[in-house]
Amino acid sequence: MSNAKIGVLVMSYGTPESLDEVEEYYTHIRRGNPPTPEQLADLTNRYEAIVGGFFPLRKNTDNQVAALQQWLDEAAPGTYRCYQGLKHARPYIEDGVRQMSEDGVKEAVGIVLAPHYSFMSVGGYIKRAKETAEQLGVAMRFVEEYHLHPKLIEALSQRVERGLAAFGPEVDRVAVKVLFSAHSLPERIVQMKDPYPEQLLATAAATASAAGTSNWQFTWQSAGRTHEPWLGPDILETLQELAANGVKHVLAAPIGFVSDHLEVLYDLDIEAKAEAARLGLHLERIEMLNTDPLYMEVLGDCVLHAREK
Ligand code: FEC
Repeated sequence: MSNAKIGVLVMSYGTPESLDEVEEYYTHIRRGNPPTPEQLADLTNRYEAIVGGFFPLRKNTDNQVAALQQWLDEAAPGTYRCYQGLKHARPYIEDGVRQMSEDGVKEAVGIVLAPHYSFMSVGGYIKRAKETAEQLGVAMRFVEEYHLHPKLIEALSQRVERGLAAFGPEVDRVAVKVLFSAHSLPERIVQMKDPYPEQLLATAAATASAAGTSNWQFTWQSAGRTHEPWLGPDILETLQELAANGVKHVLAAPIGFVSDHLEVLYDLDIEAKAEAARLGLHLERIEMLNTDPLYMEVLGDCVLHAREK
């Protein structure tokens, strides 16, 4: 490849490629501690429940990276080359940086397929990329967050509007509670003054306002199965509280995620929907961003500006 190219390390969570890889993946998430047989069975069952043990995040990340490459090729022909770096699966973040270096890349931008910054999420991705880049002599800049990018808010608010319309003409839009959500994190991030909760609330408020609804609230989802306390309330508790308060229609808007994957297809579409049905609630979910051209524009624009900083 030409040495003139600027590398773009596109970082994402990562997923197993087959059911045989679930144990290795889970062990990586648990920082080298293998799961117990029960924990492994529980996670494997969740993957099997989402369209029969298929791993949608793998394909979705490939598609997002290809679409971003195309966007950058149109915006700045011949300038950028995208690489993947995954948090918990191959190619790992370090592999992506190494590949850039082997290809002769001297300058690169790192961006995460997650809009909100937390020391425990995006901060961790950046730390790993930075350490390897420094060892290999690749100069890297990073996009830390893009939770209020106008095109992100536009893409999300379009989805909320379509989601509200999906309840049909017989349901008054004003009566639908829009429930924004994101992956919970351990409560200790609050003492660390982590910007994650505040950024999520800002995205939720901006999206609701652009979609023209004031009937919304924020809740957490997918808390880890560890002994320490995690941020709550969890979506299952929130659904119970809403039902107790007479709410009948809920639109789930998982704004902390950007593609279809386990935490959406299982935690919301299977687990939260079952709880909603038990409570007599009508629960719908907004579509995920995946390769929405507006989302590609957010990523592309952030990459271009990271370079200009
Ligand atoms: O579809 C897939 O295969 C992967 C879906 C997936 C995404 C995702 C995103 C985030 N996570 C975040 C934080 C944590 C913390 C722990 C943790 C644990 C898991 C487990 C699975 C899992 N996460 Fe995840 N996460 C996804 C999947 N996550 C599976 C392990 C079993 C379980 O608890 O369900 C706890 C780690 C520990 O034990 O210490 C913390 C955050 C995000 C959103 C930002 C991002 O994408 O990076 C934050 C997608």
